[in-house]
Amino acid sequence: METLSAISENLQKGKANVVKELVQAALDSGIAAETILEEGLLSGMDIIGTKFKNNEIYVPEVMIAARAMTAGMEVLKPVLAETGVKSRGKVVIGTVKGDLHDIGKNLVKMMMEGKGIEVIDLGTDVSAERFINAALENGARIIACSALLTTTMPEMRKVVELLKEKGLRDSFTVMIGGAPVTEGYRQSIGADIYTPDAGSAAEEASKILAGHGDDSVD
Ligand code: B1M
Repeated sequence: METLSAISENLQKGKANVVKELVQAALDSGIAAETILEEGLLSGMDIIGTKFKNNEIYVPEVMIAARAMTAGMEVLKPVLAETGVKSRGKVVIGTVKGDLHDIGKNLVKMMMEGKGIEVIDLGTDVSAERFINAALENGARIIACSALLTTTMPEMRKVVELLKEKGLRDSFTVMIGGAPVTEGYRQSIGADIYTPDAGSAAEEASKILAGHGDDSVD
């Protein structure tokens, strides 16, 4: 579809305002929010990722494209969230220590909110200690960690280990994800759930919270 490829192209050029307008126009013309996300925004970001990998573009271009992606996501956010029901429980989410990538994490947050989950967003560069303290303070059931770098993935293991040290391992479900993360990695660090994308992360979180009567820590 023409609008979707225009969204992808303008995202790659970093034209945040144009992306915003095109996303709104796509919604107005009846294209589903999920389709706009997948075939417009994410498809543009994929191309950026490949060019970055091949050294065809550099960090500044990627940052500008990322800003355009965020602008587009902002327009989609209320639409993706509107199917949600009242709060079904709480999740603490963040990108792990040393890692500043937040687009995927924001997408996971958005999808979870769309399922009526209350999400406490700790942002990026979040230490294991902060994840746990925030989960305790907010009465969250789930700690959700995102990592985009192979060098920062080990921070996820620290979350699991620190929970064990504090005698809190059974009080929280630890969910992990991000481009370099795999099911095998999840098993190796003893986290509870790995999901490859934002939609399935929201599905899994929703199932876990539905299985609990309340959202206080045992
Ligand atoms: Co960075 N970067 N980056 N970068 N960057 C990658 C990740 C990289 C793969 C690019 C490459 O070389 N091909 C590479 C990592 C290599 C590696 O570790 N193996 C890389 C690098 C090297 C770096 C720097 C070191 C570059 C440098 O400075 N020389 C640097 C590190 C900074 C730091 O974090 N300390 C850096 C910086 C940046 C920018 C700041 C410029 C920018 C981030 C802007 C921002 O996030 N606000 C950036 C970007 C944008 C990327 C790429 C191009 C795109 C990432 C993205 O947003 N994708 C990325 C290349 C790529 O991934 N192809 C790359 C779209 C997003 C929707 O996908 O985050 O994967 P993603 O989320 C997915 C799933 O993974 C999943 O759901 C989402 C989809 O539904 N998911 C979860 C994510 N979190 C989840 C959590 C869950 C479940 C699912 O449960 C809790």
